[in-house]
Amino acid sequence: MTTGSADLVIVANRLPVDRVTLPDGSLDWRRSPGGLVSALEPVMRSNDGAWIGWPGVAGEELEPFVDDGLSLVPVALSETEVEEFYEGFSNGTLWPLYHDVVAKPEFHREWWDAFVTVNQRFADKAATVAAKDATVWVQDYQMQLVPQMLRELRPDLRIGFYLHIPFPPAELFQQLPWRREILEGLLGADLVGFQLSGAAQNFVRLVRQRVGHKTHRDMVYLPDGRSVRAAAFPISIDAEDFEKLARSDSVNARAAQIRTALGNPERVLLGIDRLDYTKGIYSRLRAYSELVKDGHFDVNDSVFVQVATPSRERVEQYRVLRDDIDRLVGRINGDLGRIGQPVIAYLHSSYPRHEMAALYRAADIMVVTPYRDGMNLVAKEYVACRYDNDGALVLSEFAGAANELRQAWQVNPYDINGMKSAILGAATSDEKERTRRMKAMRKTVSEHDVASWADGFLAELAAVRPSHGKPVRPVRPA
Ligand code: GDG
Repeated sequence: MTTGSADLVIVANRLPVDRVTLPDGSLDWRRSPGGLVSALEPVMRSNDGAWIGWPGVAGEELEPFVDDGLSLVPVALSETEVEEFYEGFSNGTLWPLYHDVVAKPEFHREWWDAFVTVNQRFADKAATVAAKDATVWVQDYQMQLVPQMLRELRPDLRIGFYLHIPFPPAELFQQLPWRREILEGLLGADLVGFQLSGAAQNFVRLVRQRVGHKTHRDMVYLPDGRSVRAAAFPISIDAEDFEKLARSDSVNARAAQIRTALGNPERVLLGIDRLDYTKGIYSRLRAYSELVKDGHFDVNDSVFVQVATPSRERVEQYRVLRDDIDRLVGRINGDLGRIGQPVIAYLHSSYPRHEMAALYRAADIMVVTPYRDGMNLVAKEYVACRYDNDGALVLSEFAGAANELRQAWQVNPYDINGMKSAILGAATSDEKERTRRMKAMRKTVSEHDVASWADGFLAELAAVRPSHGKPVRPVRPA
């Protein structure tokens, strides 16, 4: 097989760019916002990296191109594959199954067939792009078969896999008709990374039970002599960059403008989520509305701003959720709001990073209450923006971030009364208490940023497979 020239290859469902139409009608690419891109960009640049992914438009066959110094390799998906591989198996089967079956996963054999076909296409592409002995880092649940498929084509490669979402307990994973194939797909990697150590343990236990391989602690020993390590690498954000943005005059001016537009309330509560049923938006808004109804908050001096970024709008469960939230917000504001004073200021839209930072700056209480979340970067972004050491974070125990952000007001998102008490506790806390908590959380977020996440994973990958592959140069040399 002919090899390519990239020493580091990222394989992800999406390319890190979005297609945009310029005012003159021509097409161009814009870097998509997000921590993963900013985390991997420096390491890609210092390692002749290439990024393989779908450009986000069905049916387009594009040649590899360079965008702002990054080498991008598009993989085409047909309209049917977008429906069956992406909306179907990835987001209709795996996403709910891996998030505690918060919604019912659907199992369709034609979705699975499309998943296999598309994963094989990504593996084939990676095999032609990677240089001899290169490192390939495969990202997330849409790509779980790629490690094994790639290993068969290119045994010389050092392969890592990282799962951004939770890995479910055995009792749930076992529902999947293709459970063994997924486990074997992941075992093609030398290192399988998870957000939390509990997820890594779930994986190793399932491998032992379902595939029958020998395991010891975080290691799996394969019959061919190869070994695979499963471990936790909690993802993070570019904290320094967020703080810099938050400190800028323009962000602070915009934050003041937002508060004025809200009627200068005494208290602004904030939720920012992709509009997803895992994020617990419905129960959170109910909890807050009950606090207003019970007289703990007054619409004259408090408002809850909920930003719900449009997401997966062609998937039925997401359309139903949107309608449910629309109805709930309408009912709450109809019952409890006043002219010019809604209980909930609801925004179904996505915003530039600058506006996100201004919202974080404007919020006294950030409410993050997913039923289950791999990490939740919004919680960490809020903390990074609070350089004044003020502001309160209410955080679900079931977000990966709860493991690190121990000083948040932690809640069980299924317990509405518990959420009410936590929101009230945060709202009535004194400044000293908020500062104590925020300082501790800020230390955690700034010490464990996304560069240390990427360097930590790649260094461990090199250690697991020392005799093969060129070393990857770290973002921040030790
Ligand atoms: C998955 C896992 C894990 C949101 N709206 C806008 C916007 N965002 C940005 C946020 C944040 C990111 O999107 C969302 O990240 P989360 O971690 O909160 O959630 P998921 O999208 O579900 O991410 C999750 C993550 O992967 C990383 O491993 O933490 O558990 O589910 O960065 O700021 N950004 C902009 N405009 C918006 O309207 N610019």
